[in-house]
Amino acid sequence: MIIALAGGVGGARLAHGLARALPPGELTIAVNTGDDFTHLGLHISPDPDTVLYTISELADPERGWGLKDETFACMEALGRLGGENWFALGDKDLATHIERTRRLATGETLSTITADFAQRLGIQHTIIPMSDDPIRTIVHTDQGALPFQDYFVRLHCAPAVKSLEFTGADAAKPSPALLAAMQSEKLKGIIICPSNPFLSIDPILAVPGIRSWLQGRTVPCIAVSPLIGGKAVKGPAGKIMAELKLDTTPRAIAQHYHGIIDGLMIDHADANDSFGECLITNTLMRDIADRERLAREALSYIERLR
Ligand code: FO1
Repeated sequence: MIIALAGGVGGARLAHGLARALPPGELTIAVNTGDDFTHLGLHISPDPDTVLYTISELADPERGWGLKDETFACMEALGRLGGENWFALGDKDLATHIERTRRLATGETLSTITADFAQRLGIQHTIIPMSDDPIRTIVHTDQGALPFQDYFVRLHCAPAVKSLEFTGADAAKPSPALLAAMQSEKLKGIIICPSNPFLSIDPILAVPGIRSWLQGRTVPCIAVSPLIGGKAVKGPAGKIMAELKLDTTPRAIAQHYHGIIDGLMIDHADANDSFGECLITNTLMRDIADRERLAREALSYIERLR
């Protein structure tokens, strides 16, 4: 059994590859919920939904988030009424948020709802939030403290990042299925997907018990660098690293994960910056075959490190 830590589009793509490479039931994907927020009265869980839609092959291939063949008639109508439409909730995607919000109001946890959605979408692996407790990413910027989606979507990541805060993390617990996977005797390794280390993985590591478990791990943990040729494939990882005065190199990623990973998979384009325990390969995932190939390479790397 493998645990994958994921968030965002790059993370979801490798998680999809792992879901294809591993037999049913042998993968637990713990997903970042620091990006969650309440919008238009609905509970939105962008990263869990991106993982659900990507693995069920329902995601929009260009955007990476939301559903393919989507329409935005509700957002257009909302805009005509002067409502908030800066966060594009597609007509079909709205069903996910409506049903999640309804079930949360009846007292169900985000974990059971997410795992159930996964099953209903035909996914034969466990997809769960990192925690059922509310953790919200606050981005401290040159324009002040911003809730995550204000920074990411409304302001298009333009403000310069000074630091990140994960409110609620101190009082949070890992979700029950994640805790069970962490303690499972069947656990063979942990894979940190090529997600943004600061925005997507750090919130997971901020949940008490997760970082210390990784530090004391008895099975290998590897990460896949989200950088190719010193740039993020998608999203603001490179921009944020520069703003935090870090080099945009695999070495800086490895330094960030110091003490919790045994190896880093990096792209050929970054080979001149390779060091210590690195696996140089092709990390760009252009299609489903690439996702599965990279996933199989990550699983072999884990086997080699065991
Ligand atoms: N990202 C955008 O850049 N613009 C959007 O309007 C937007 C809407 C949206 C709706 C549902 C959903 O699940 C995700 C959505 N995302 C949107 C993506 C999302 O905000 C980010 O990708 C993640 O939070 C960062 O990983």
